[in-house]
Amino acid sequence: MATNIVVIGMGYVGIPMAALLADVDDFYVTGIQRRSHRSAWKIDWLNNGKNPYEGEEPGLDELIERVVKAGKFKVTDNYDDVSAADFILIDVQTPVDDEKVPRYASLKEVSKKIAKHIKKGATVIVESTVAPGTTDNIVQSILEEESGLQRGSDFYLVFSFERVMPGKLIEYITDFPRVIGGGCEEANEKGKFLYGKVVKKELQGTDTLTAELTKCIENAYRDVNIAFANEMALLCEDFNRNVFEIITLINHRHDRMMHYPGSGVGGHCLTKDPWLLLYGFNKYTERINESKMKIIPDSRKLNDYMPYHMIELMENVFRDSHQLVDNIKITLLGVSYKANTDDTRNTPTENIVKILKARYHSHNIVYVAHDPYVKKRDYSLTDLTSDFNEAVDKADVLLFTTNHSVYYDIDLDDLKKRVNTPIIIDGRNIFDKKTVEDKGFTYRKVGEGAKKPV
Ligand code: SAJ
Repeated sequence: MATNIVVIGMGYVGIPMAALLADVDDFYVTGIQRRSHRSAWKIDWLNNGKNPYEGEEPGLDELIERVVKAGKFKVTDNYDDVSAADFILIDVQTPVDDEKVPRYASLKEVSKKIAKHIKKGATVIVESTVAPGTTDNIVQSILEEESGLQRGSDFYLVFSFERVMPGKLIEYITDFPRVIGGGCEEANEKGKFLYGKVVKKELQGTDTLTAELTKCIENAYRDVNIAFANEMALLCEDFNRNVFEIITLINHRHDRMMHYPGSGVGGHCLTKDPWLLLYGFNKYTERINESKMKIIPDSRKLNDYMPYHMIELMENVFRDSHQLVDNIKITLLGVSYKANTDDTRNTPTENIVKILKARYHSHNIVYVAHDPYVKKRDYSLTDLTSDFNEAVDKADVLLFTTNHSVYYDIDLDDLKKRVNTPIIIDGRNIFDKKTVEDKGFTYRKVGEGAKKPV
């Protein structure tokens, strides 16, 4: 018998999940995407069997083409297909605002629309990351109030988070265990039926709040670990040593895995989930341990400070050579928040540019960004080019902000000839200090002291 599935939100999570489900025998998937001026093109691309994302995304192009051609996957902006859906997956964005409060406008709107159409026996699965407590307190309430149906008897509600990462969208869905947080045994069985068709690893059933907490704590753990690496980078710079050498020495012990420092922490998960955790804690608990919640906000602040540190490193070079940050060309190498993707969400590069522009707004500075993958529609703060030579020609300082693979093969002799002033600020441990300095560059790296070690 056919299983009808609706996936709401055609983003980095919704698209690969929808396409994988549509590839299952007897599964028919409708993707729903709001037709805004920024996203309308995506609907048409997908319906033409094309992957809307640039960057290396193994398997996704062929998968989308196959399921669209087979008539198993289509995308629309209306909710009619919800009425026949056995499963409804919510994959809308849940960003946090400047006050670190989640913006649930889309989640609430989508929940209302689902409630208007949902049939008895259907299972709603929240895949969007939410603050702990949100599925029970917000989504369930809206679904029940607006539909008149009861969770657990008339419909099922599950929180099951994604762990996708740009560059590995398919692999991270199929090859990672899946936590399924339904409100009851039946809901978890429904979830296991669906995910069991695409996930090759264990399906771990638990309650809804535990699943929500697992998602937020997993990413807060990574963010705190990166903050520790960033703090050790700052410390090693002052010790005039190289933190990357030290991390290698530590990680040589097989049971240690220290993270890496850098020009900042971007993306959609680590910049947001720790705040969601604290928001849920403040909203849905008695908060008897409130004063103990220090590591998470402090880590976020330190990670957000790293773009400022990139600029400090640059300013130190100018100060040491008695030059003004004026009448210069600054080139940013890498716009996406991580290597070899086109994803610009919360990229540290944007923060670096914003800080520079605010600090030097009356100075005569030309900014150019280079990225092999990012498209102009996703980045507008400065000029953007995918032509490396054009980006670096006559530059006075090169800020390496993303560790795209292409940067590891740069011909330093050629680069030296092209630039106006040979200064490299390395935010991603791309270069070896001695090699670059031997080629005549002034070099500063996040995590390595500037002086020659004695
Ligand atoms: N970063 C560092 N140092 C590190 C690792 C990362 O500075 O040692 C920076 C990256 O440059 C980037 C940011 O952190 O700007 C985030 O990097 P990430 O590798 O964590 O990438 P994400 O944000 O795509 O994280 C995903 C997460 N996925 C989801 O939550 C959906 C996360 O759960 C995974 O742990 C992570 O990928 C992973 O381990 O691959």
